[in-house]
Amino acid sequence: MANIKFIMVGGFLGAGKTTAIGRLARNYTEQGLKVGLVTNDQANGLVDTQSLRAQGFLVGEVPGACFCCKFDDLVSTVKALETEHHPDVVITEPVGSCTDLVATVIEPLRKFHQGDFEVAPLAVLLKPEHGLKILGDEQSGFSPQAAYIFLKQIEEADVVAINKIDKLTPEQQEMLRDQVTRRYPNKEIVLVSGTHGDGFDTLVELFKKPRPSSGPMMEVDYEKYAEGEAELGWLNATYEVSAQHDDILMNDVIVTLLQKIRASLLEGGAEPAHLKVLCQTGEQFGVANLVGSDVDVELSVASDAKISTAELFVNARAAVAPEQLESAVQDSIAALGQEKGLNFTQQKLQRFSPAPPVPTHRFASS
Ligand SMILES: Nc1nc2c(ncn2[C@@H]2O[C@H](COP(=O)(O)OP(=O)(O)OP(=O)(O)O)[C@@H](O)[C@H]2O)c(=O)[nH]1
Ligand SMILES: [Mg+2]
Repeated sequence: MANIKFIMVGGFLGAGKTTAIGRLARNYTEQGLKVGLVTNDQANGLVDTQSLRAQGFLVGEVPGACFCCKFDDLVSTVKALETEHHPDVVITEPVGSCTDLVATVIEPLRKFHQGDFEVAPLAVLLKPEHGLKILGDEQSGFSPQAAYIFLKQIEEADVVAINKIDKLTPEQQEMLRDQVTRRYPNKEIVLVSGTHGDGFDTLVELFKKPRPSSGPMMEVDYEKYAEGEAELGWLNATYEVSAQHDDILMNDVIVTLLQKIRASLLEGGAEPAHLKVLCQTGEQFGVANLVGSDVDVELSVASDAKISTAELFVNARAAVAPEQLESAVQDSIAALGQEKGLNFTQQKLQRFSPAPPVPTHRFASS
């Protein structure tokens, strides 16, 4: 393989990784570089893959477990992109509940694939919706074990990108910067907005340098990490949709569906980590998201499409048992169908709690 620039953008569920990766990909494309993207999830039927492909990007996918447990699949997916499309830059998005990526992915890549990749500094997006609470030692809706994963992700970052600054006050931005500096001195910190583009020139500049060698790897309590992941209910489902009327707006369908799932989860006291829905008909698609209990459903990709027939992808991660998550989703789908005159035919559904991570490699030092 040629010496491909390998970039990884981590961060908690709903931190804004896919949005940021799309922005970075456009940035490199405008510089005349060819870009490949790699998405990753514990299951199949990824909203992120659909969404990035619908934007015209080259996307490889590693489903079934996180990159650290599927290291060889990550390498073969990048190799397949290289053989077919010869990208100059590959940008990868790990699962948002995954940490210890330096010891299990970045360092093994540098050791076993020297000459194939130039690995950039690891960037981790700080999700403000939960970060303000977790860094401020307030109740976040997650257990201390899930909060542990959130903090470990920040701890191992070379670059901490405090994201979504467009919706943070200057005081909140400073508070997050201070908290990160206090807990993890000497981090490179950048204030960014994936949706508006602030800070992305700085990120691109930082990615120009290869990642510096680290000494000993971060310590990780794998039992605690596994407990934190296991408290998350995980659900990926795909449906075929057909409408009984010709005036049903896609935006309305995806937002209403998430509002119903949100209401059902909050009734049971379950904290949403990230719920996302993508609906696609022909070339047109829309995406709606929910990233926490005290924020509203957002329409991140709006469309003026009306639904006649469409495909619908639901990816939901929340601090709740998978059975309850499935009930929340299926009951909401049924209620939406009744309300709007839509028929949903389920194509696939997977739901589970993530199994304990078993990395292919784990280095003790670089
Ligand atoms: N206001 C604001 N919203 C953002 C920004 N970046 C992302 N979002 C929103 O945050 C939500 C989650 O964004 P994604 O890019 O899907 O997050 P992710 O980290 O890829 O999520 P997972 O893959 O589920 O872990 C979406 O509603 C985005 O529109 C930002 O800079 N500002
Ligand atoms: Mg994503």
